[in-house]
Amino acid sequence: MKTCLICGNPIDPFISFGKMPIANGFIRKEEFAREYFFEMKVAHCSQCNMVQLIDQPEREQMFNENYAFFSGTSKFMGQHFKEFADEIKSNIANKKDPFVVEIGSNDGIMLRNFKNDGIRHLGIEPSKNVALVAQKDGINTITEFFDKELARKIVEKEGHADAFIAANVMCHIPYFHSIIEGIDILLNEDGIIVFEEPYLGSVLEKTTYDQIYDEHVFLFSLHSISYAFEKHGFVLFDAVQQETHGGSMRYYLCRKNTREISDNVLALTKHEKEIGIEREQTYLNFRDHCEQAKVKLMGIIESVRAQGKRIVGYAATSKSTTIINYCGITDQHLDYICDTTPIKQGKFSPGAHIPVKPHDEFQKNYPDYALLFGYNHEKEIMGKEQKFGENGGKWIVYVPEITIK
Ligand code: DWN
Ligand code: SAH
Repeated sequence: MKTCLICGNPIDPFISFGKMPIANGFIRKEEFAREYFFEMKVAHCSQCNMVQLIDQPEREQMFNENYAFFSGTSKFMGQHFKEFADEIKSNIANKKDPFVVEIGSNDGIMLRNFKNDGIRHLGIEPSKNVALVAQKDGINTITEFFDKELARKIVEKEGHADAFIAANVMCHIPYFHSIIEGIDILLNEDGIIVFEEPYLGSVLEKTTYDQIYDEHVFLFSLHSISYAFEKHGFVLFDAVQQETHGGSMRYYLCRKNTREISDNVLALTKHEKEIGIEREQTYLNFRDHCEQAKVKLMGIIESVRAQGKRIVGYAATSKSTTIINYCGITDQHLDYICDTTPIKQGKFSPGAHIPVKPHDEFQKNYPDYALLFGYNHEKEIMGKEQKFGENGGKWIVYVPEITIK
């Protein structure tokens, strides 16, 4: 029997997505026979409400010197993180020589905004290839996994931090209590913790089950975040919904009794109860919705292919690994997937082995349909691909509803 990573309660999966590869494990032909798979099962803990994977690959299998996701590939996300950084800057403006620590800092998309203003900062990024981009740009970055031992070393060297920030990484780390203990060691008495991650409420509401893949060991809610942090003397004092990554939540935490609790916390916690995040039935319904979404998407793909039309996947996102492998999409359905990331190009998609090609390929010879795996970048992508539509091309979009446009 598995137990909850947060509270130790026994947990049972409510869904299995079947065999899944490493979501960012883009692969060469000669490596096909050695590809790693695990059964991707998800559980909801009835005690602390954390939604979590039952099994996850080792962290080094996912985050290493060949990590395929570079945050800087989206211009819109660059602007989003500039605004995030501005908010943190105004929060620490009264400090004499503020110090900001970010984990999962990737290519420095967020920290460059602190570096440019001469603010003391440190990025902690274990994937060496993406960290190198930041280091080359003069952004202070160490290539380590964050945990409480590392927190001690940082304090010895640099002193305490005024802000601990993160985006799309807290939900990647199964040893969550060690992370919070590390934050406790690292943070000043009146410091703030701000991080944003895909939101359970949005996943349930929009059936964006593709937010579930090997890296995302948790799907957070205000309920589960409060539970985990309160064990360590922290309190959630604000939470703000974000549109990024198909629906995220930005959480604000501090030590108990150091800040006022905003009305948002109460309102959103109440909303979570209303949508049933505490009820088992909600997850059984979600399982049915995933199954229905799969049948619908495959119905459209198969009927388009039956008319002899060409389909190309647009953006080889991590999320697409779940969609492709759960729905059974193959190279018989998609000619290839186009993506702007050089390290993915010329390789094959994880599991289904659909070729990944540079974006020029798409523009050189438009297909009839493009399946938008990067729906979270819809505005940015459709903005630059207007010619595709003008040439008669159509998009298949599956979030929040399956639509052809
Ligand atoms: O949580 C995570 C988020 C932050 O990023 C990580 N675990 C991994 C990753 O998830 P993802 O791969 O689903 O992220 P995106 O941002 O939805 O996908 C980016 C991919 O899309 C890249 O491979 C680049 C590609 N892309 C493209 O080809 N053309 C993106 C844009 C904006 C484009 O115009
Ligand atoms: N913050 C960026 C990158 C998110 S991808 C953004 O939102 O775009 C997740 C990143 O977290 C990867 O670059 C990965 O290498 C890093 N990561 C994974 N485990 C980590 C850990 N224990 N400590 C610090 N970073 C970690």
